[in-house]
Amino acid sequence: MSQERTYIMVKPDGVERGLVGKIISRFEQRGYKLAAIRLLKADQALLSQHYADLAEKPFFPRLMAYMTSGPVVGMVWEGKDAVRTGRTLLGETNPLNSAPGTIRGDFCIDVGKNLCHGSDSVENANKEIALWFPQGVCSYDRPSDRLIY
Ligand code: RTP
Repeated sequence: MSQERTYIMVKPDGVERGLVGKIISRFEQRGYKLAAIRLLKADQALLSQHYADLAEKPFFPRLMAYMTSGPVVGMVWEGKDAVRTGRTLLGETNPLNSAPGTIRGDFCIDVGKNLCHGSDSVENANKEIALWFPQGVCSYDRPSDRLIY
């Protein structure tokens, strides 16, 4: 069974709109296993590391203001093809390009308020998990996996 892990984050708009439970449900319903979760107000230093590759983008200051506007919920989800399928569950970065049935396709409209983040590669997932969960994540057996795999 694959133990691939991905970092998924509900952004401040998702927390404020009360969509955390719905977003968690999408991953639970699909069969993914929760390996870590925390609610926190992320500071500039943490977000600058997370979004280091976007530092030169014109929208970076707006992104920082958005991401520090309230708490986020960081999560690690585990299971087969978690990184790629996690991005599929979220939808496209621009919600207007997101199909109905995806999280962004069902719950948002604007790229500047796109509700959630998902790692875009296994390498980046491992970096993001280490960044947001320096204390490590939880490993445990889930007997119901026999109904999923
Ligand atoms: P994320 O990291 O949040 O999952 O997003 P992503 O990989 O799909 O997209 P990326 O290009 O890395 O952008 C990161 C976040 O920056 C905001 N953004 N704003 N034109 C804009 O105003 C713009 N473009 C991107 C979004 O919040 C995007 O998710």
